[in-house]
Amino acid sequence: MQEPSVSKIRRLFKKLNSPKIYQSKMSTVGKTITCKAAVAWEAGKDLTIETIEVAPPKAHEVRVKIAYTGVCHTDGYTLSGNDPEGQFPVVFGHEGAGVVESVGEGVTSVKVGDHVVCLYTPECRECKFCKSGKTNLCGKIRATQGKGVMPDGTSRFTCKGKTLLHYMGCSTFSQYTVLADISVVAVDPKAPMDRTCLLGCGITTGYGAAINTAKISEGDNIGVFGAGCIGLSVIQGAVQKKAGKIIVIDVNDAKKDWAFKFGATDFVNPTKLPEGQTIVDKLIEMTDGGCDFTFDCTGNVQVMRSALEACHKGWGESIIIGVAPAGKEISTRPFQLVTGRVWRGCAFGGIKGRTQMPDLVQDYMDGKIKVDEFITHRHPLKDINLAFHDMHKGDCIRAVVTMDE
Ligand code: AHE
Ligand code: ZN
Repeated sequence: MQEPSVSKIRRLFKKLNSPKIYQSKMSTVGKTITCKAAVAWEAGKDLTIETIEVAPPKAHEVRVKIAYTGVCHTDGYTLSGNDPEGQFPVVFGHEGAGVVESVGEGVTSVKVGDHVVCLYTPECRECKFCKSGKTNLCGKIRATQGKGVMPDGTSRFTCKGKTLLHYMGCSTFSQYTVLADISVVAVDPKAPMDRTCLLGCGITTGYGAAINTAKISEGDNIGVFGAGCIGLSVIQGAVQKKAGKIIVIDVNDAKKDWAFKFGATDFVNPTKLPEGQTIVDKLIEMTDGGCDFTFDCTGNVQVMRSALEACHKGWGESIIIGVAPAGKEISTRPFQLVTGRVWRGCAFGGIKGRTQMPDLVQDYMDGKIKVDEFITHRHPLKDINLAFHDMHKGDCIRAVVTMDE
C-alpha cells in the first residue's frame, strides 16, 4: 500500500481539529450529560455512587463540571434525617468549585470555561433582601431551593428512571450539576479549586461572621466555642481585626494546637475546670467581666447559652453560627438581654457571594486567609462515605473530595 503523503496527513489532522468535528463529537452543550454522583437514596444510609443523567441548563441556569467538593456537617445533618427540610432521594453537597460547562438562555454573569464557586446563599441583587443593604440573605429562590428543585419547580437530575432532588441550590456531590445563575460566582482561574471549594461554606461562614457580622475593634476579647472549620475561621477573622484575647473553648484537647496555629491566645477545655467553676465563670474571670464577642460554632443550644452569658454586661454580643438540631430551642434569663448582652446570628458569614467571593479568593491568593491548612483528609468520589466518617472524628477539619477520580 502506498504511504499517505505528508500533506494528506496534514489535511486529515486539520479536519479532525476543525470546530465542526469538535462540536459534533465532543460538545455536551444542550445535551443531557451522563456522569457519576453520590446519591442519598434515604435518610441515615451511606451514599451510593451512581450513574446519573444531568439535563442541560434552562434559562438563567448554569451547568458546572464540579472539580472538588468539601463535605460539611450540614450535609451529614440532612443525611441523618433530622433536617426538617431534608428530602430524598437527593444529591447532597454545597461546598463546591468547578468549571462552567454550559449556560442557559439569558445568563450573562458567567460564561463557559469560567472557574466558579457554588453559592448556597445566592445573590440576585433584585429582591427586597438583596436591595436592603442589611443582609446577605437572598429571597429570590429560597422557597424552591428548600424544596430541592430548580427555580422552575423541576429537577435536572435523574437516576434509574427516578427524579433526584437538588440540595441547598448546589448538589456538588455530582460530577456535573445545574445551579441558578445567581448561585454561582466566577473567581480567579489561577486559584486552585481544591482550596476555593472550601470558601463555599465553612471558612467563609466563620471568617465572615468575625469580619462582617461582629464589629470587632482592636483589643476586643473574643470567645470562640468549638474549634472545627468554622471556629478556626472565626479565629483568623479575629486575628485580622487585631482582637485582644482570642479564647477558644473546646472539649477536645487535641484542638488546642489547632487553635494556637490559627492565632488563638488561650484554650480552655470546659470539662476540665475546677469543681464548681462553669465556663461562664471562667471566661468572665479571664476577661475582667466577660467577652466583647462570643461565637457559637457548635450548634449545641446549651453551648449557645453559655456563649451569650459569657458576654460582657452592657455590650457583649454573641453570634450564633452553628446549626442546631431540629426542634431545639435556645433559652436564657431575659435579664441577660436587659443588661445589654446581644444575641444574633448569621448565615454564610453575612457574605454576599457574587459581590464578595472574588475578593476572598484574592485574599487567599495573597496569603491573607489560610485555606490549605484546613484540609486534613482527601478522598476520591468513590470513597465519599469515608469523608463523612472522617468528619465525625476529632482529627478532621475538612475532607476534600476529588470528583474526577
Ligand atoms: N434546613 C435547616 C436549616 C439549616 C441552616 O441553618 N442552614 C444554614 C447553612 S448551614 C451551612 O453548612 C443557613 O445558611 N441557613 C439559612 C437558610 O436560609 O437556610 C433547617 O433547620 O430547616
Ligand atoms: Zn456547610
